Amino acid sequence: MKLRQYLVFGLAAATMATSFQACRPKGAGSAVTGDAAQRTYIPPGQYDEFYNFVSGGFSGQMSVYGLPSGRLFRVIPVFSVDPEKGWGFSEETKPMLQTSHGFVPWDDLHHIESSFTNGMPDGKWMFANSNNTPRLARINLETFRTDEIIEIPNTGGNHCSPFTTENSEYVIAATRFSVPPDGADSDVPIDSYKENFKGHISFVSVDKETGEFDIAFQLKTPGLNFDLSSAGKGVSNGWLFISCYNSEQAHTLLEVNASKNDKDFIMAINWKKAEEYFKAGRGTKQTNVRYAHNKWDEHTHTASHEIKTEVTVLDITEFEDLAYLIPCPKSPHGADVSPTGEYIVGSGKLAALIPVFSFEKLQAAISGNDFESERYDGIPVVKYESALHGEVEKPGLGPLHTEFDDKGNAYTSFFVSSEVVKWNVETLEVLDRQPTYYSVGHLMVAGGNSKNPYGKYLVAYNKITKDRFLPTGPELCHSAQLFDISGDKMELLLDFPTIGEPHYAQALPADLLMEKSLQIYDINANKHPYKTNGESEARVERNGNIVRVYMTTIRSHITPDVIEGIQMGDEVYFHVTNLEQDWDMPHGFAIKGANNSELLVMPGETTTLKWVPDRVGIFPFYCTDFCSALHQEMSGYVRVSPKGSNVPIKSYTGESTPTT
Ligand code: RUQ
Ligand code: CUA
Repeated sequence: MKLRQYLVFGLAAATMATSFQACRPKGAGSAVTGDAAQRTYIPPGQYDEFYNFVSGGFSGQMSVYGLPSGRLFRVIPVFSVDPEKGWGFSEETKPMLQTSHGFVPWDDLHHIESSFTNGMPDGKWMFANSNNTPRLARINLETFRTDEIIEIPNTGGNHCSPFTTENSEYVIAATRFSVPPDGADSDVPIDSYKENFKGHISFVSVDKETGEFDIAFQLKTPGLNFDLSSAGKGVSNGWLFISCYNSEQAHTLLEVNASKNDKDFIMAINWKKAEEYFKAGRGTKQTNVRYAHNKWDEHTHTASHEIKTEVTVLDITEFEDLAYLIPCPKSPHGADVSPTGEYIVGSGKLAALIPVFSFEKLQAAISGNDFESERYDGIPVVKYESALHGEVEKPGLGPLHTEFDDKGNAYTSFFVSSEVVKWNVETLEVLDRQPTYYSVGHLMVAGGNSKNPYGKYLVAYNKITKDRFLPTGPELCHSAQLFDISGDKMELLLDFPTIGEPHYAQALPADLLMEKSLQIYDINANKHPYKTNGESEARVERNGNIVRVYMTTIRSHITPDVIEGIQMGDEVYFHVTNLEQDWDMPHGFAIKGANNSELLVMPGETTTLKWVPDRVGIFPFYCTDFCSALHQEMSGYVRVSPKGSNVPIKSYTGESTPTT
């Protein structure tokens, strides 16, 4: 390298170093205590204490880690196709990603929340939202698979979701962008926001046994942006608290125009009342909606897709006692409810303090008609001071989210000042602060949104990692940081990279899930219409240009492994039944030139790959999962002949006598 190049390079490096340091909290290198490694080290063969379910953000998926180790166990495909598992590529899973807009291969998964019984995670399901094409998903915690996806009508951007009530009676989904309601009259000028744009808050019921979703009813509201929410619990069970920004009702340059008002709102909704009105038939049936409802069937191992066209809507401005607004400083983001249900924490993204509201005071204000003189678009506004428990003073800059521990403390994430701050929920006194590396968004305490938090660990999910990991080009991984919160001071234990962008997360004790985690699908209970009941039934059937291959896999061969008589113009369906009945024994299937993905077939399951050959010739196929010593031998050939060829359909394994 020439001297001049050295100089230029050196100068650039120096500038970079100073600009890094400018936003780098002090003591970044020495923040970890000596025995941190021991406290996160899980010796080989031993298990983690918690499952950590983490949103994958713009990857559209949900990932599962262990805590305290930070080890990644699984990425559960939810809203995005996943060629690794054939999600969205196999014929059985394609219907899961159908929407009223057709097949949508991607979304942005922000929040996950577990199903609750009595305000505690019950280990049945995880719920997740998709932000872009508004949908809710339910993930089965026996199979770690997505069992159901429902689209949310009248909604633009399903950010404020999925927040569940104390017994998962409902999962709530509220619109981020108010939009004109679905149907005929939505071709309106965008600057008619104030007249034509409406918010909708959906109450999606969850069947106690099966978990099945149904949009019970929606509440129509004035045009507001709903951001985040928590359902009440304990004393506030039956209520719902939603942060609202853009009370200015701006429709352009929101950065400026939606940041004008000194205060926006937290909307308090009496959902038990809303349910009463709905059951009493006070809602209106809207029949010009179209939304997808997709369900996985555990017996056929196949998803179904239907479009629904009806939803019941209640306009909150037509009821006196459904909703109230609490003023909340500066574009609130998180609205988080303390374990007892008494306190509601509002985090204004641009605020310099954290207001903590009291449910008891809110109730007193409502029954005493202690409202501002002017309503907001017909909704009563409770006086700020009347609902206020108190303010956490000088907590940090840019509060976003708050979680709770088992000792009466709250933990708030601060994006701008890049730290987690611990404070006492009753006294509002700041007790501790620890830097995050860097710019934390969500944070999670184990059980921190339940009635009895497990405490012990806090994880900060950071937006920026800069110098934390080996550089990987312009895009760096996001990161999670694990803190031990069992003592007075939080202690940083570990950094670990995450899939996509992590938003909200849940931690469930390992014992809650381990025992019931499914190991195999019972092959006798397999009701797939194209199941093959053993190798003797493996065959190829032609019906016009549709060819169905009834195929089986078992260590270490595929039956049939020689297939002839396929012609150009055929649509070939490989229905692969995995005959194994042994845990952790999937087989894969892939064929040369297939323009979709592999299949990964679980023991006892039948899964289908569609293949339309594009040329004449010999096409090898093979098992993609290293299943045995002779896995490389687990393969076969398909012969494709020209259209109209007289090569007969035939197939076999191990001898040259045709089985068809
Ligand atoms: S958000 S970083 Cu999409 Cu939950 Cu607060
Ligand atoms: Cu089956 Cu490799």
